[in-house]
Amino acid sequence: QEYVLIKIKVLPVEDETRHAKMKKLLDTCGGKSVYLVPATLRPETMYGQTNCFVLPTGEYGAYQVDATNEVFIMSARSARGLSCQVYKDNQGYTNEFGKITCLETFSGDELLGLPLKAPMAKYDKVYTLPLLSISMSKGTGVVTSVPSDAPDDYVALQELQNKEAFRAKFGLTDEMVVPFEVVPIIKIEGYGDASAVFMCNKLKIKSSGDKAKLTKAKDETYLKGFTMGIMQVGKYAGKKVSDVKPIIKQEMIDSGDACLYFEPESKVVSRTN
Ligand code: ZZB
Repeated sequence: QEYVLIKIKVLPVEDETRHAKMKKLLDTCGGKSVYLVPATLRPETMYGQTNCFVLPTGEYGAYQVDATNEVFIMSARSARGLSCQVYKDNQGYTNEFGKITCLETFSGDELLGLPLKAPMAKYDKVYTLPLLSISMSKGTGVVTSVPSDAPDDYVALQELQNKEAFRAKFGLTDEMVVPFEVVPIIKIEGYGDASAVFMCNKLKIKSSGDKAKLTKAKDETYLKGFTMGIMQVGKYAGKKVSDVKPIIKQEMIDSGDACLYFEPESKVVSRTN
């Protein structure tokens, strides 16, 4: 499976008590940029990002990436994978094959509420929010949120926006959650310009606990988005998703906003974990 890693930059912390560890990392890593790096198959949807998700109980590390002189925050499992992969022109992500340097460790909870800059997003600043359905044995354990086109993301964001107690439980302020409206980015005939919202309404999905319905909604929006989707924003507005997806992916890689990450098929992964 070939994923695109999106480089979501960690901005200077706003809460120096809660994010003391992150502040220390930013202050001591020699001016290197620090990124949360979600894995995605949908780089063309990055215009619609409203936040980034981590698993509150998940374990993450800040890993040195020699090839780009940056720091990536991801699961240890995915960092090991990355250290065995080529960045470009035969150069590995890390100087030594299979060897990765962990500068700091974080629980997902310690990453919640961080201010972030997500590439191509409409919002200048977004925040890290909790998503309880994240699998730590898939991708990087970090997920970028596109509620317009990903049903799981839409439902999770709705729950946070509608329930103050839920926000409070994770120590999130209203400003981190409430202002972020769905950004319509892809039109699909018969589904409107926010297919995840359409499918969640159509299947009457009430909560993130509706797993079976969410899977159905995800499968359908994936398929229709790719085969029938028309971009509504950005320089390829009016063009078919299937035509511009590889172009947008390559442009993000060339500009340094993204890079490639490979992992074995998920069945193999879950067997070895
Ligand atoms: C942005 C995005 C926009 C996504 C969209 C989906 C959709 P797959 O096919 O099962 O490999 N994802 C990535 N890692 C994880 C994880 N560890 N746990 C839970 N979810 C994860 O799924 C890959 C997609 O699942 C990724 O692409 C990511 O969300 C999420 F409009 O990133 B996506 C209809 C889906 N639309």
